[in-house]
Parts: sequence; C-alpha cells; structure tokens
Amino acid sequence: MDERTLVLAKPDAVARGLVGEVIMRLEKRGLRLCAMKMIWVDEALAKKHYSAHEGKPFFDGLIEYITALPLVAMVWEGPSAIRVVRETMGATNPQDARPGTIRGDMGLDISNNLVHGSDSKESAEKEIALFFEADEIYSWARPHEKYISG
Ligand code: IDP
Ligand code: MG
Repeated sequence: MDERTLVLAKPDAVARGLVGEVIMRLEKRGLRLCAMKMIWVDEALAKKHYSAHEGKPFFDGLIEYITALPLVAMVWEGPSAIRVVRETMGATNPQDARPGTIRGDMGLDISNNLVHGSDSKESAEKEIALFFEADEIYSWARPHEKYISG
C-alpha cells in the first residue's frame, strides 16, 4: 500500500553537504520523490512540527537546531514509505543506529541526527500539510515500477 511521508534533511545535513546523500539513499531504495523545497523554518513552524515534544528537556535546543539554517523538506511516496524511510534513517540516537542507515553511517550526536521522517500515517498527514500545499506535491509512477515494488 503506497504511503506518503515527510522527510527533512535537517540543518546539519545541509551544513555538512549530505542532502544529496540522503536523497540518493531514498531514491535507490525505490521510493519516489514527489515534493521538495528548501525552507528556513521559523520558530512558529518549528514548534508546530515538534509540538509532541513540547515540555521535554531537549525541546528548546531542538527548536534552535531546526531553525539554525535552512533545511530541505521533501515528500516521499511508496509502499510502506513511513516505515521504510524510518528504517533507512536508523535509530533517533545515531550512536544506536545500525551501520547501513543514514544516521548509523553519518552521525554520532542525537542533537544533530541529520534527518526527520514522519512516524505514523497521522503525523505524516499533519507534517506534510505543515510544509507543503497540496498542489506542490506530484504523484508519478516509474514505467518499470513493477520491478521495484511488485
Ligand atoms: P525521531 O526524529 O527519530 O522521530 P523523536 O523522538 O521524535 O525522534 O525526536 C525528535 C527529534 O528531537 C530527534 O530527531 C532529535 O533531533 C531530537 N531529540 C530527540 N531526543 C533527544 C535528546 O534526548 N536530546 C537531544 N535531542 C533529541
Ligand atoms: Mg519523531
């Protein structure tokens, strides 16, 4: 069943020149990029996006991190895209992330963990709407899709 999920290449991915690497890994996996923009997130959007974490000890630092530099927001689509993206990203703490994952190959610091991926259908829907208008998202299929996802 095809799903859509929000992916952020966070400010540290931009600063370290790893946006292309993030995109490449998701593309190679067979997911389809259907929306993308660079955006300098302001405090209001940051707080909405991370509202579930309000009150946690790392919340202020998280808002500062996500607003520090522009980031690249994307919508990716494909079979079980929400779970597949999160597994491709690896555990939240890069020190626990398995080698072969984005965080496990390129990160060490939980405060600078490179990427965001929605964690459920409900959050995907909410987060995509925060970053994109409906007419900025393009659904498309590869002619050879049947060789990737059956
Ligand atoms: P996720 O990004 O893997 O879904 P969440 O638990 O939803 O992880 O946390 C959201 C973001 O908040 C993380 O990606 C990370 O940037 C930051 N974060 C989570 N836990 C900590 C922490 O203990 N210290 C600092 N930052 C944290
Ligand atoms: Mg999360």
